[in-house]
Amino acid sequence: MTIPTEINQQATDLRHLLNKYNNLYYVTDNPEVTDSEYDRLFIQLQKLEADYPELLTVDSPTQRVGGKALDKFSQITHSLPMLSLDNVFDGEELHAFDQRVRDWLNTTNIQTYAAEPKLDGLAISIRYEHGILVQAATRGDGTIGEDVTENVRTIQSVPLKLSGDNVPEVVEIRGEIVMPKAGFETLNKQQIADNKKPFVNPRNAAAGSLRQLDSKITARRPLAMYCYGVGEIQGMDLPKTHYETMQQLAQWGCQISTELLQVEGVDGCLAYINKLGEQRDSLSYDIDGVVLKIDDITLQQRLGFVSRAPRWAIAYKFPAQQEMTIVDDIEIQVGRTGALTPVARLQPVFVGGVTVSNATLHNQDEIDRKDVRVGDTVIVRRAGDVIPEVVQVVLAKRPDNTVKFTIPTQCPICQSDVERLEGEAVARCSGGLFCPAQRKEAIKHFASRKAMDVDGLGDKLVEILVDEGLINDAADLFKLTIEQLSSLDRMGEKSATNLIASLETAKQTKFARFLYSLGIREVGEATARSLASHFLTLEALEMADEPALIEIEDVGPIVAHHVVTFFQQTHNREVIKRLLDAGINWPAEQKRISDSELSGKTIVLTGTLEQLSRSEAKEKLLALGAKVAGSVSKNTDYVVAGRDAGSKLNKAESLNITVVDETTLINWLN
Ligand code: 5U1
Repeated sequence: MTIPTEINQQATDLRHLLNKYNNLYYVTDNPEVTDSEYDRLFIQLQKLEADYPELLTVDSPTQRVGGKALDKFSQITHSLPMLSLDNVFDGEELHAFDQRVRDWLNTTNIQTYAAEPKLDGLAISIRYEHGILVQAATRGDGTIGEDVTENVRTIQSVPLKLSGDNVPEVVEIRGEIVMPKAGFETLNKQQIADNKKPFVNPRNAAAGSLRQLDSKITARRPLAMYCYGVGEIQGMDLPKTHYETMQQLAQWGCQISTELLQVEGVDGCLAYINKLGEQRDSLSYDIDGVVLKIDDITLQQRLGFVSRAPRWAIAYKFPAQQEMTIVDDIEIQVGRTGALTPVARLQPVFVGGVTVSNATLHNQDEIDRKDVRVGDTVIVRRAGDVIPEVVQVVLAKRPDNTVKFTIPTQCPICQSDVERLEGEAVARCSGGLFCPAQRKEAIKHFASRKAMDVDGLGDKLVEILVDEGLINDAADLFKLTIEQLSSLDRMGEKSATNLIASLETAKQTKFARFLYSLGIREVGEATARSLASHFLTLEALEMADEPALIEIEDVGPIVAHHVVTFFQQTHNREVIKRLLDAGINWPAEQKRISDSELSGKTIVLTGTLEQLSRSEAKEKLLALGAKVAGSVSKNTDYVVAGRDAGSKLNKAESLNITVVDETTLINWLN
């Protein structure tokens, strides 16, 4: 059938538009059209291709959904070997590497390095002929890999066709396939919901997804590719530096790391490494280090490589975030609300940069799912500030005679019955404030930094004070005397005097802080702020019923129920009265400036602020009705960039988001 010229043109235009929108959405994170507009154009193209099958091209975005399942992957010999990297683990080793480079080059000149994150994924080589993606191969042993073309074609950030008018005859682009953290979390939730085994980490999930013989399964997995190099190239000369080569890849529509930078000498490398180390947990993908490459390609060629590792590049490895260790015991912790949390006591292991000897096991469902037992060898993960957790049991190492662990039916602290409500994962001690564990946790919460901020009253001291019978609740704190405190073990008169002074200082507080410190279930800092600014006085809040509470933004029926129940309890009202009698007070609440310029705006704070702390800035912005977010997205209105702002600032710039400095922030707040 001959295809009318205008239909042909329409299909070409649609392919071009959809590929462009795809790139803007997945590669530059800067969408230009709504999802529904994209879907409309996509369906239009699908329809044209169904009516005129001859129109179908390999670079059509409709071809990303996966095809027929394979029996096995065929093997591919890489036209140029895929190299690996030598590693260094500290500054000294990095200095030695740099010295070796300069010795080989016979120079004392400070070298320019291209620095970029070392992504924790799978190395891949994708081949384009005349701009069209024709092949994708795993690294394999570096010489022979597996043909995963059908799977890689489903990854949205991999262009099916390179854009621009300077596309070479042949180019092999090398990079890493990863599963971004957010996609990994969603995938694992789905795996659990489907009664399937969750993946241990994003890398395993990416590997499992890429090695599917059925590319339709890969198509449903949230994979991404980040490019970091070029293998074979024919028909064009690449730029003279690695950095510029990466810019060329970006112009062809390939995704490169937004963290790529040129740095000078080892000092520049180390500054980059430190900064990226700090940002590690806020990046959208897992990294295991930094790759440093001599930027000048001519120098790279002079240096060459030895046994599959280039002499011109090195990986600076960060501490692993996952390690193996043994569960010595499983203990139960009783929290402020009576929740029983099983905690694995581990043989100490260095993971994520710290020594870990405890890991939460969350609840009985989690224990059952992972089947963690005393004596098991387990994989422990710790990323950033996240509480360490047991990811998986290594069943092959399970000793004989281990027994399944079950949360007890009596509270291990006060022996009250343990209840688990229908549909709830959490088991709770029914002892309430009769349970010393719950009392201790309630007092610790009351004194904590974001609550009443009682300086010098640490968790250990609270436990001693309760165990010694000196306090039973938060109000008792204000009856403590210097004599009582200084009679305690390891508590001198000076510390005792300081603590009494801190308690005195803490009495001047804010309504929201006071509310938060009461430890009402489900009332976190933000909800406490909403309650304070809505009701303005404690009396008004105490009188509020559930319908009145539900009217507030962020307060749902569960929170409303907990608030009402809290104020109905006689002992809670008594403790509040004693706290107020002790002198706790706060300035009268003002109604929020809802029509302020910042009201409803989403703001991200990044870098170091000099004139006020991040938490102060956050509190003040919230008081002006703004929302303060942790990461930059297209929904961000402003980014406040302090000193040494890093990836969030870069992202804001790439998304064209207004960036302001600290002075502007102070002006806003004033
Ligand atoms: N970011 C990045 N990762 N990575 C891995 N760059 C990079 N370069 C590599 C490897 C194996 O190899 C080239 C230096 C050849």
